[in-house]
Amino acid sequence: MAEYQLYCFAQSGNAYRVALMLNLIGADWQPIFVDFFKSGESRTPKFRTEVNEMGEVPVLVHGARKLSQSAVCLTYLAARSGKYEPQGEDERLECLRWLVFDNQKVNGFLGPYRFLRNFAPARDPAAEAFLKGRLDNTLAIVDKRLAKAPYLLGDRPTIADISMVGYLYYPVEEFGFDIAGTYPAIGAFTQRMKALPGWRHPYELMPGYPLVR
Ligand SMILES: N[C@@H](CCC(=O)N[C@@H](CS)C(=O)NCC(=O)O)C(=O)O
Repeated sequence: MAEYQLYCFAQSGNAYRVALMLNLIGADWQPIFVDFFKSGESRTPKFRTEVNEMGEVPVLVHGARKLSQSAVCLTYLAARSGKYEPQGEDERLECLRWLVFDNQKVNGFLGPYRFLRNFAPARDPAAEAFLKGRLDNTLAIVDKRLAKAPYLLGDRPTIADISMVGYLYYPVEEFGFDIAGTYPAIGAFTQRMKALPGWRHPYELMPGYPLVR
């Protein structure tokens, strides 16, 4: 068995953050497929009892530890590997600030927006319009930040950047608008992140693509 196991599925940008981190640090890891779409596995009492009471992926297993929330998993892996880790109190706090902002307002909106457009039983124009409005606001904030420096915290990539790319490599058609084209600094940033040794696309890194229902 590999050193780390990751409960995940290919369409989850939240899980991708952790899968990507594991690959970037060269960890010995294996995915455990969660059938989110067909059987609703993460909503079952079994999953919530045995894997994650919050009913979410990703879940990172390391020995007796089971961690959820991608920001927690990233923090754990950075501390253990010494890679992509913020240095010193100021940088750690700044990193946490971007992790929270990303989880709540960047990928926190991109995920549901893409879900409604591609995977929900029916389209919901009002909900989509609301989320798109929020995204126009937050993506512009991220773009402005990344126009100032190559990475969110400055000259070197950290877990804040790995979190931020959660949904950014999924196909343009899944969003209906071109994030990299609309926000040039985000576009350049995704290319820089893609050049890191160990980078792989979410559909290559995690099981469940293409989606069969
Ligand atoms: N903030 C969490 C978000 C996790 C999350 O929402 N995961 C989705 C899959 S992309 C999920 O499992 N959702 C199940 C649900 O909300 O019922 C993280 O970063 O890990």
